[in-house]
Amino acid sequence: MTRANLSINSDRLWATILETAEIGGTPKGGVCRLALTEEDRRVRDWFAAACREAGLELAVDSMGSMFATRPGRDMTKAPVAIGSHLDTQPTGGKFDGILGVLAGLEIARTLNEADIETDAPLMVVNWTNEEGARFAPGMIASGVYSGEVDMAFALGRPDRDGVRFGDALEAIGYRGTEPVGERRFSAMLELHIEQGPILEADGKTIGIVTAGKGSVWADGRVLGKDSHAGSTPMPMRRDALTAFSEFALAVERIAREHGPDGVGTIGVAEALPASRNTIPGEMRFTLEYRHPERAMLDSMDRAIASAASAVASARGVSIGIDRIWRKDPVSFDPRICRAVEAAAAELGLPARTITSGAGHDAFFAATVAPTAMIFVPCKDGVSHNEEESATQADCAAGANVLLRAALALAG
Ligand code: HGY
Ligand code: MN
Ligand code: MN
Repeated sequence: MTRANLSINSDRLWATILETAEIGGTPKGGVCRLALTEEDRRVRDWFAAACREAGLELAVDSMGSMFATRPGRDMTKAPVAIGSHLDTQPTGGKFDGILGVLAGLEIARTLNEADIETDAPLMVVNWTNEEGARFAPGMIASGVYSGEVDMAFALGRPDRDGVRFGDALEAIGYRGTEPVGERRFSAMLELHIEQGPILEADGKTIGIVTAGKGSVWADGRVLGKDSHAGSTPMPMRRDALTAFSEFALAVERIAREHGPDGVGTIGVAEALPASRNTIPGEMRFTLEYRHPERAMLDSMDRAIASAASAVASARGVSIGIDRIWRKDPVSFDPRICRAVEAAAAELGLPARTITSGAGHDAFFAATVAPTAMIFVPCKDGVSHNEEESATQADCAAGANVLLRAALALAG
């Protein structure tokens, strides 16, 4: 195989996708591999064994991120990194995150078989806890790596049962010793399914991701007064749940008003004391909202804060919003985007530029290294859902664009 017609082994890549989907596989055909659980440990062990078998040298940093290096001719050069994440949502799919890691492994295997040595090393990366479903916020390990998230804050993050991130990382045996952030890249590429409807609707195979939406993640709390469901007259109530409901609809209205690219989501809400004949005195909820433009994200900030105080005073409750994380909108490196564009053109693949609605580790990597992303379509744009699906042909196309872009960057 010459460099000109070099391509990854599509069947082998697809086989690794199906094989790893069994780790945390759910009866409905999805995947549940929450960060730092037994399932995450098993997929990490699988990945570590595959890297060793491919002759990659594995290192783990103290946030548990895994770096598998394929040596290059000139080991003084900073590697070209190919990364994504192995953890999933609770009702996740077979592709979100792991596709980008498995494509990196497949590229190493392909170069080994073709006996091709790159000038700079290549490095396949698994970033810990990209999803943030168990330990919020997401993208926490790449955030610590880039210096934008404090390490002590990250290690102390609790899950719903109060288990701390650092202890869970220790428990699965992946609390590495390497300091976070010392390991630098000359470039970073992340292949990912789009998780939205644009490429499929536009008949494109490749998304050249030039930018990403900014996000705010927050924990919210409504405090009213729990009292008897039968004997408390309606005008006297300070019902935390109905106040929350009005606030939740205000968040939806505000996101629409900041459309078409503004989005707002409340993913978790629990009423306390959770008794059917006690008026809920407290609501705990999560809140996240996103926009590709910084000024509009700030405008959403303000609109949501004033909606909270309007509902609170109208209903005699308090609404607290504790912002735990903000990542400003990202624009990716034009040189790296051009490498992706050139690779897609070389392969004759229909491609277009696109902004990512979903967050990715590449957003943080971009702070400290020239970075870009490659998207491939997923069916109906559905993701964070057990029905998530993509075709073997599109996954292989994405991996081949990744291969050529990485080779162009690694020399
Ligand atoms: O939330 C996100 O955007 C990412 O998909 N975890
Ligand atoms: Mn992802
Ligand atoms: Mn995800």
